[in-house]
Amino acid sequence: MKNNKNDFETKCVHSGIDEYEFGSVVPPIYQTSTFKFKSAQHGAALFAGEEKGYIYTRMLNPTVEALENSIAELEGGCKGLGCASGMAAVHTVFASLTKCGDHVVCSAAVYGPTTTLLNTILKNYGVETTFVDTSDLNLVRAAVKPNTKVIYVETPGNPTLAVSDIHEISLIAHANGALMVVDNTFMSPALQRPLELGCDIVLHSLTKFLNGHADVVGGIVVVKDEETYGRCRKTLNQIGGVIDPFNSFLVHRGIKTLSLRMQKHCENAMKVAEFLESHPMIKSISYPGLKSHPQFELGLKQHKGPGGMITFELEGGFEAGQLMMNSVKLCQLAVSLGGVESLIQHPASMTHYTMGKEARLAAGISDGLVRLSVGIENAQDIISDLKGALDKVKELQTAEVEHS
Ligand code: LCS
Repeated sequence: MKNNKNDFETKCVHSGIDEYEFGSVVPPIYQTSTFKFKSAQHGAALFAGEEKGYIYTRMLNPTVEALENSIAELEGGCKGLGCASGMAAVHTVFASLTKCGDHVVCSAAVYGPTTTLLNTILKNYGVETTFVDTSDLNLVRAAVKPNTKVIYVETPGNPTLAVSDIHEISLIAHANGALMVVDNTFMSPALQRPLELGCDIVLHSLTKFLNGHADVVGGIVVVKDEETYGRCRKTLNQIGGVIDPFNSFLVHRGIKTLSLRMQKHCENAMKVAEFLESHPMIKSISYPGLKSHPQFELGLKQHKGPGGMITFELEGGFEAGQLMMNSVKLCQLAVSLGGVESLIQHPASMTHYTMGKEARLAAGISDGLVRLSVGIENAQDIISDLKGALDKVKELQTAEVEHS
């Protein structure tokens, strides 16, 4: 099975699964904070790293480890580190790879709190960041400095869906002695495997597609080698932002259907994007599966499918956006993404609010942008819901024109 290059579906079902007590087919939930030593000598040997075993759940837990092994295998990495949230994963990576005096190059369009983390906590520790549109390789090259330690890329970026060239950026990073980190949350390993394209560390908000059911907050870091793993594990043990056994169990369960879900997300999102693109109330739309997407060709090379996320700008700006969000019935007005249900939100006032207006606009996140996470419902039902809401926006605009 190891030699079958198309065995991703099989891996989703079986990865990280071991032989368990009583023949349990799924990983048992080891809901314990600590593990008994057989003797004083045994405890000492575990702490000294002379024997393998479990000591304390913040350090390692079998249910968490099963999840870490599963995602490491799906991403084609060496090892994984389960984190309490996506942001805990982002923090663990920067705290592991940078120190005072270092420099980071980061995509301009990333999840808002990642920008804020770099601009506040990391900045206070003496780490400087240059934000650039990483879909433009010349801008990436120009931003790199002798003290650049990390090039951090979200692709597709949240929420603009700009696609950056992972392989080319990994070459730029390595030529400058830096590591490349990719936030793969929007694609999941079912559609994109950045380590295979040359990057060094992949991270995810597990809260999204990997879990897929909007009932867990979690994160993961997957590294390509033991050396990076050691650095990140030490940091995570100290920071303490680990995922717990029950949430690990839930995410591991969600992963069994990852491949199926991602196929349906892509299929539905393509139909929804085509509908939106042809609708007169839509001023612009960004979906990597549409030929109109600026990096459509790169996407064909880099991912197996364009994903479930769409962003669009309505005619009528902010007011029209709010009216649309208040008019949808099936699509839920909520932040987050990647679950089985369709979610809609307004980045400028919600997920990217903390960035501040100037940085937000510079990253291409305009006031009227709407982000849609297309779920796995019937595609026609999603389209009918959006059509109903767009009709209301149109009515408002027609009334305004008549009034003026
Ligand atoms: N990375 C990306 C690309 C994300 O979209 C998010 C969360 C995170 C990291 C952080 O993960 P968390 O700590 O929430 O597990 N994105 C969200 C969003 O767009 N809406 O709400 C959360």
